[in-house]
Amino acid sequence: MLIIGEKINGTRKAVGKAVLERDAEFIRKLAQDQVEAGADFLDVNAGTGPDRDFDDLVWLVRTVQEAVGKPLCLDSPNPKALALAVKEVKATPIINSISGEEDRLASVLPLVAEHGTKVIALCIDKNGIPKDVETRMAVVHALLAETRKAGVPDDSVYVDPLAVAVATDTRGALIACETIRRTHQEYPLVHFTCGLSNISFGMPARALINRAFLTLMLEAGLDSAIMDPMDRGLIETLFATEALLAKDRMCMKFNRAFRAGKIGVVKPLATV
Ligand code: THG
Repeated sequence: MLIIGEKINGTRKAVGKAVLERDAEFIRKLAQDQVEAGADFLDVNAGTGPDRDFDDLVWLVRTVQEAVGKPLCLDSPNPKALALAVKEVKATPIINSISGEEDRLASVLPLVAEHGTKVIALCIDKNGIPKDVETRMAVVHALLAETRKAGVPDDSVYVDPLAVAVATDTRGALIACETIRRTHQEYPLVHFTCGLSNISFGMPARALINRAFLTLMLEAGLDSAIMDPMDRGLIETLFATEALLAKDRMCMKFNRAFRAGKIGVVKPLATV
């Protein structure tokens, strides 16, 4: 499972402030902490609005790359920001994202094809986020037809079934899981991702919901997620679930993580 660290997101208050003030030290630390916690990719989202987020995203990309060597997931509603940011990256990025909306597809898919990046394909179109699995699959079909036409290999595509807050749609988690299962049957090479923490917006004890959701989604076939790698309980859930799903040969990763003190009981420091 590929962990995409979610924390460099300008819609989070402290990060938004750091972006506007060009507080490079704050951003570098957030990048290092996530990588240390196990992030394989880092999501970077300036979250500062369309009139300035292209400048801000380029600054974020440069700043994060000064601190860590991990590849980036370029997250912006602004195609111009993505076009500028993709020129800055040192390793093949994930472009976040294309969707079934025509403008979005027309402006972002050519970038993906030209630069040979990976891409997140959101199950959303001009009518919004489909309420049922059938309609989400219609968006998946339309998107995969377009990526194939553009010459993007299926295994560069990360379908995001879209996790909507369970507080507003009780069936949100079930629909996301089922969309993954169906897509995997029809497109075995395609990967999956989602904004895991979206599921718990508006709920108390959000971390509990996020962990349970991760378990269900992994069983359905999720193989990457934009998530908080610094949530120890979430990482514990990830290792335990992968062991149970036979995704951890001889439970080696689980055992190694335990011995490294990343999961399980925190031993008190020895007293001398
Ligand atoms: N799909 C794709 N990309 C995405 C999302 C998605 N990018 C953005 C988002 N959703 C995923 N990233 C986050 C980042 C933070 C939070 C949720 C999703 C989050 N933050 C807390 C909050 O806002 O309350 C904590 C705030 C804080 O720490 O300051 O929950 O779905 N493709």
